[in-house]
Amino acid sequence: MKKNALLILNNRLTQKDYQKIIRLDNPSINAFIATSIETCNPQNIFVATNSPEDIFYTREAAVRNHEEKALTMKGHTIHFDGYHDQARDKINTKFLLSKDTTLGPELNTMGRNKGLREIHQIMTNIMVGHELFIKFYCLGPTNSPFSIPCIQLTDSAYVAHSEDLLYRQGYQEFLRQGRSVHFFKFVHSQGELEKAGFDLLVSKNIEKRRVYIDLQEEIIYSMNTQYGGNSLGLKKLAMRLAINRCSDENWLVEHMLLMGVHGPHGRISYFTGAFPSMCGKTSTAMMNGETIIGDDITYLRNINRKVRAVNAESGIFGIIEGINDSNDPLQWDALTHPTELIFSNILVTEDNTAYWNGKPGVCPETGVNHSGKWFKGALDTNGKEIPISHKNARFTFRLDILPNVDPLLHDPNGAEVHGIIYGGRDSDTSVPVEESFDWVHGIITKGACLESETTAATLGKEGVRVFNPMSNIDFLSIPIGRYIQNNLDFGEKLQRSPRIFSVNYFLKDKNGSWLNEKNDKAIWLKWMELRVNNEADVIRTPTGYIPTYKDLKKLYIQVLHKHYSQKDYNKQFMIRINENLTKITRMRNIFLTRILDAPSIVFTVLDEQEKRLKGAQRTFGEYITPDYF
Ligand code: SPV
Ligand code: MN
Repeated sequence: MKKNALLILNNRLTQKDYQKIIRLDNPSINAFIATSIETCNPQNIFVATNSPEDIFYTREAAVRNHEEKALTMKGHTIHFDGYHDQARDKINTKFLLSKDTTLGPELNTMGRNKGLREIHQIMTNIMVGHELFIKFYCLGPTNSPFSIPCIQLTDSAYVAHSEDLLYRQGYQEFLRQGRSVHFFKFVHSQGELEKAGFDLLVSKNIEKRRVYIDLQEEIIYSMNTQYGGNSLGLKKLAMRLAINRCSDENWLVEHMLLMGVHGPHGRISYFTGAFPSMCGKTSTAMMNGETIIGDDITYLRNINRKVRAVNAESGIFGIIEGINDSNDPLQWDALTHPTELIFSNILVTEDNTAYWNGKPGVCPETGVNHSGKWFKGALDTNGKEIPISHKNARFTFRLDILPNVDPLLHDPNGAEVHGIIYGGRDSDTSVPVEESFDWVHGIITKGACLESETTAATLGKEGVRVFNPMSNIDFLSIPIGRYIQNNLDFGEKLQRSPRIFSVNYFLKDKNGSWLNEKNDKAIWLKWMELRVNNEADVIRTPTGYIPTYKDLKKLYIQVLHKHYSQKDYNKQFMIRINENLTKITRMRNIFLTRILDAPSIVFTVLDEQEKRLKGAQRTFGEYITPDYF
């Protein structure tokens, strides 16, 4: 095979590109690339190193190959995904498992041999007439204990261009690690294409869309799709490989932001935060006055018994819906100035500028979006009104264009983590911010019991709570119980574990009105920063430690220049006994029936919390304001 692979590469690549592969001197790289080329059969091939020319070539190709179109503002381009290719395809994303392995009933799996046969069939000649891009990246900073080198093969210049914005270049990292390199592999094809708006090309055969994950070989196959969550190998697909790998190596891969929260006298304390999609993760990471390392995927390692963390990525693939100058000034600035940026699935106006739902200014009546030519009131084939931009429409840019990027972004040793935040969409149960009693209490009641309510934007009923432990359920590649146990174990081995907090930006009163404003999250961050430095008081409640009114009042004046009333505090931080007890019953049920390998400590911790809640209920009643504790 070794000779054969070299022969294939020599035949199919230009001499210049062949040399780029040969320099890596690695038979398994040769074999992976040669096999993929033989199966997919692209018309021509481009191998990219870290060089600026190769990166420039990729960017130009996205326009030349009709996957992106330049907008009026310098550096801005638009890309469309097919009308039915606008989100992660959960049904067709599957782990390929050999007979002797299981991932539990919650994960989507299929037999490995059958899956490989099917994907091989779909892949055969799928790149005929297409240009194949061979790209090298590194997850996590290069030259670091966190580095995971990756090879992405894709016939989409948009995917390659996006990854150039979202990830660190890795060719040098492959050279550095030499033959011992333990790398992730991705093969992506958009498949047959058809014309969409502006004659940009989109995947046609959506019924043959497949994302298959082979944990054994650490290879992902993604076919007949363009949407980033399905096609960008290094994003959620690599995350699944990394979760599997870290489970054997005692570190963590989390669906978390990573940010520096700025405390008094120039102090910076680093926090990670897990939030399900559309629950404020990016807007928290981009909080005015703080600094960002990452908004989506964090690797955490125990280094000298301290938690150190890095961003697996170096760019943002963010939701654009509703971004405006007052709530999101930093994102707004980034999106409205010349820089290298890809918009996807928004509206392009007659004068070739970007418009999205919620963008301030006059709403255009016509334009081109993911549905093609659009006008106000246009209906899709099901008679549903087509929105001006898709709810999941996105932007892609490099983090280092931001003025608030944290200096530790590329630090090979990462940032030391002081606090971990879990947040979901919860209208009636948990208080806006609360600290857990300890690591185990936090991992179980705040992380493993994380839920988020569906919104009007998702299909089905509104307000249905979806169980989403650590906001990571969609990306787990190990049984859920084992994942929770890994989190518990991780804290055990530390000198001093980070504090664990919950936040809830979505609390409502009895009449359904929001109890907080969007910017209140700035206060919760500052309070947590004080807590991890032992500089704020707490009140002990049955569910955890909550802030005192006095401390919050001071922070509201300092940070938002606003008066915070005792009445608002009481409404927001009132402990809702019945809702909390119902949640415990709900959780116990889920762990009993769905998580077959749930660690027994989960039940113990839930029982203890239930006992505390019932005790408070007997003494103080159903809704208890903080002054009772
Ligand atoms: C998410 O949905 O959590 C995302 C976008 O970050 S995707 O790449 O689709 O996963
Ligand atoms: Mn995400």
